[in-house]
Amino acid sequence: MATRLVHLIAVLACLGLPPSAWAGELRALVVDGGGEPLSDAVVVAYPANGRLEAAKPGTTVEDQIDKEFVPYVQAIRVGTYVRFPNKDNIRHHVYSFSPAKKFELPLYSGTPAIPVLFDKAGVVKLGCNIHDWMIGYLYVTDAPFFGKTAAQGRIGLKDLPAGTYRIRVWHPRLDATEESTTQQIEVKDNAPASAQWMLKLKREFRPRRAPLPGDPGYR
Ligand SMILES: [Cu+2]
Repeated sequence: MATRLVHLIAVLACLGLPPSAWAGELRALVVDGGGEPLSDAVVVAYPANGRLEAAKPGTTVEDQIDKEFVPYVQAIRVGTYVRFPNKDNIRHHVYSFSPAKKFELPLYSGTPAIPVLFDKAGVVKLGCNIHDWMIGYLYVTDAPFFGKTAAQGRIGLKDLPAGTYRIRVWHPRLDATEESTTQQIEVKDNAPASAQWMLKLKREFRPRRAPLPGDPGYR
């Protein structure tokens, strides 16, 4: 009995290895139709065998700074709680009508006491009732590995267990289905895999900011 227990503990210890025990890496580059590096593209990686690693979602923050959502795009895991602190000295009224999460934080300053739970995968478009140009995106994913590209259009997904992955990309202006961007990539230990995407984008439509700084009508 005692021996079995020891075995069980040993097996559990193996399953519980921290992600840093894996050496696989994916290096991705995302560019637009003209070949220019594209930031704010979300890259998600699913093991092709369908098994998802159990990652514990936590709490994160989507700021409002100088009447903008910061960051513009944020990728989070399903089950994450998000706080929406208002760092401006005026009030915001944050909302979303997206099917993945409909919510509203009526006019407030400071940080609302209760964070918002994002419990369904999908894209959540954020807006502010007062400032029409304030637009942000929470990309809620059930993928075990994900991130978004930086200014140079690059992202590295680290600590991937070796294996085959189905990897796809999303961007607020993507002019195609997300599914159509899927690439199957082999990730090996100790040798980074690389992948590239060229995304066709829709024209950007973002309402303009209030024309005059300090215009009381927009505050
Ligand atoms: Cu606002």
